[in-house]
Amino acid sequence: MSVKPSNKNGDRELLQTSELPMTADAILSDFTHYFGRMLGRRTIQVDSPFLYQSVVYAARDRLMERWNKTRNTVEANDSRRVAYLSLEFLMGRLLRNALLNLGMEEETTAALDRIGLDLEDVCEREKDTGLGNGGLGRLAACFLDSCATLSLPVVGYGIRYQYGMFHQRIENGYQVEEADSWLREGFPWEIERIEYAQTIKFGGRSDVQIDEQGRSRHVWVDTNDVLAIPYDIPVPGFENDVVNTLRLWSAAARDEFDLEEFNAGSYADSVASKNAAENITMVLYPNATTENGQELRLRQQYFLASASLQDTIRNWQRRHGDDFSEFAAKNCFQLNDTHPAIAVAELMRLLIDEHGFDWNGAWDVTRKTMAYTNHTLLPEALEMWPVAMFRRLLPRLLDIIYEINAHFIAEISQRWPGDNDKVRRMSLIQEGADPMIRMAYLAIVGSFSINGVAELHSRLLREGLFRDFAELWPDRFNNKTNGVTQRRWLAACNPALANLIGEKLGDSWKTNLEQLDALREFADDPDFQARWRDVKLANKQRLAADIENKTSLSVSTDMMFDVQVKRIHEYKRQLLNVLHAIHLYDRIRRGDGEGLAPRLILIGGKAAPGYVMAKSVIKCINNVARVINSDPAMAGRLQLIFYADYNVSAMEKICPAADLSEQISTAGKEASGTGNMKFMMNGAITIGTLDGANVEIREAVGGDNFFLFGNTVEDIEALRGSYDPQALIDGDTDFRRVMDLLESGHFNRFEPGILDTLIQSIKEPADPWMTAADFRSFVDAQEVAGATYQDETLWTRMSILNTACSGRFSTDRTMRDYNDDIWHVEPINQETS
Ligand code: 26V
Repeated sequence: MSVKPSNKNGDRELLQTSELPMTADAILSDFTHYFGRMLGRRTIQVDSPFLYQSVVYAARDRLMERWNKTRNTVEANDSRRVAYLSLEFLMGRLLRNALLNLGMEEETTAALDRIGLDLEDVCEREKDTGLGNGGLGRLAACFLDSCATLSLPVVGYGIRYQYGMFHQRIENGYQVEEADSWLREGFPWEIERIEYAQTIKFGGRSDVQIDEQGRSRHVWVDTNDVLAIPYDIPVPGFENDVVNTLRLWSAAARDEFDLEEFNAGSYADSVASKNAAENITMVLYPNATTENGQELRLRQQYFLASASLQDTIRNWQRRHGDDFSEFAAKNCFQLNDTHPAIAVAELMRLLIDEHGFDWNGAWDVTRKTMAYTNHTLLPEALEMWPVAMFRRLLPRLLDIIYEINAHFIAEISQRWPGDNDKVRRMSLIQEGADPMIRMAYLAIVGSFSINGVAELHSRLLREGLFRDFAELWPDRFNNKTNGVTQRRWLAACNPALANLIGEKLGDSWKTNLEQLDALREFADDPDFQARWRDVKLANKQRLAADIENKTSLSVSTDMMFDVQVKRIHEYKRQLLNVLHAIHLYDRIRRGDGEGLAPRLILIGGKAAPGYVMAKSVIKCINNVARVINSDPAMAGRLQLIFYADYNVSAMEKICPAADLSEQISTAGKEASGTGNMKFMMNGAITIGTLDGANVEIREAVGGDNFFLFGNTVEDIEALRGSYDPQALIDGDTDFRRVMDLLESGHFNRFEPGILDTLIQSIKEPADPWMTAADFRSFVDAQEVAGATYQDETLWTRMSILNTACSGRFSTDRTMRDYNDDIWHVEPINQETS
């Protein structure tokens, strides 16, 4: 131990003299220390959370040294850095990944083995950190892993929700939500940093005051303040000793409680403001239309934006005092969708009201530091906030947004004089009885970069949703195709495949996924093929055991595992999948099932609690499943199972075991998809529409190794107006039989009418998702997929090629793209510090 001399702020750093050894001996000794002395436990019970916690502490100690080193290097070099602002980080479990990245998996396994424990069991004890809804939140988590691995100075800023994504239980076929109390047993990864707490203002009013120099200043007064307390989670890079930070904010009352009120005898009122403050970070919002427009959600967004920007400025001032001249050159804020878009106005406020900037100076900094990523084309998903709510909650921010809009409208009027329609269309304010703030437009106007998440999606943004803006500022628009981290989504979740690949190619694919391309050479090698199949079979057995455990249904691994797991949404068309299941059921029942590949159709996903249609899709799947699974004629031929409580750790078991990956959204609706990439990486073959990143997946692997079906974006566009689903049903015997079965009540014998709305939606000429339009081509493509599956050699070849061609879909590539085109930060060089 030693103490470093003080820096210019007078702080002295306490240094550890030696690094902790990575040997099994040392790990076991630390484990024993934490289990016995710190947590005060004696008996080893396999299911105890304390075993897991003790392993985490032993690993965390080793992360801590590296974490400090990374922090010090970035500080010392005064490097340009990125803050990734996101309302969601869907991290999943952290232990396996930390051990893998630290390179201490083997030694930890050995250490635990000595006391009769299996690392696998210990890892299984970790609860998922489920602070996200789906793709957008998981993408943020994969980004952090890749940034740390690429040594990029990127800090994630998010919210430490007390309750994350709800747990899903199925009762009589219906989804039942249960609170996710993920913090109840403690969360050993986080470090509370009370010393960096920030104050966040709400309410009050915006006023103008004259300062000592006689200048007018905006002030925001009579506010209700809330404390933002940061909790840091380490984000280790892969075998590079870099540890980045995920900083999550938790809300707390500034004053424990109101003593005046307490003394006056009103105990309940005295704690009311404490409760109101802490409510802000109580629960993650599910993404459903009905949840929009809620005040608490806006509070969350502002809370995150303000705390993170203030934190960045505090950190800046510690190093640069009041000199902001380099601030824009050294900072970049990436907005994960519009959720944190209020940061545009908040940075303006902080610079002008609190740091003496004039409007133009502040706007220059804002426009040079903000970058916005869009994640959806669904118009109903574009966030808008009532002006009235803003005025009540964030009055000073509303002033600023109005002023940004005034400057912006002046710019449009100059470019297109007299085009009032354009002004109305592009204004940040949607006029009407209840005027609304268009958060996407605020994000666009305030950012130097606007990107979509797959090539098709980025094109559709430019040509459709954001057309006017792309015309005004073509250079700001760009594409960054999503990816996934191969450390979690291949190396960690599919060790058997990782080893097989390793035997042929070595391990460099773990940090350079394009290396997988060399697998193509073995696609037709019979010996390699056989081993490839053995791995898939073992993974299927593992998943089958998990399913049997959860549902007490037995599953045969001879079947093709045909999998669709993702949030339940009409545009994702789980219903189309069910129609196909019913079609197969009908064929087998009629005796027309000869030669069909035996199939397990596995569907999993959560419906937003307020999304009625999505919830009836779940009920429908479960009802159809019950009929199919209890029909003896289906035994060994067809099974339909709903996988309850789908989450990140479930996907870690599911994607290595999948044969067929269902990516069947209505073309033009799925921005990218990332599950599609996880399946591809693990050797599943996609059946999919030309939507989102499916287009690029098909390009990468070749049309022969992808089951394509369905209308294109252009087809769908052309169909609108003349779409006649009833005619499609009547003109197609297979389709008619499926609809007849549904309409006859075959799947809801004792629950009359419950599927009516769903059935009607398929027959609706105005159906935005055009499910019926793709029925025929879907069934045909499925027939080809089934036949191909029965040609073992061909299927295995296709499977190997899918993995081999998945190199582009690593978030390492995605992060390089962001850095080359948007961020321009230098990798952290820890050696030289
Ligand atoms: C939000 C809403 C809100 C209101 C109504 C329906 C609705 C539907 C979806 C959403 C989520 C929008 C943001 C999102 O999660 N996008 C997903 O981002 C992933 C990562 O880029 C991408 O792979 C998915 O395709 C995209 O849906």
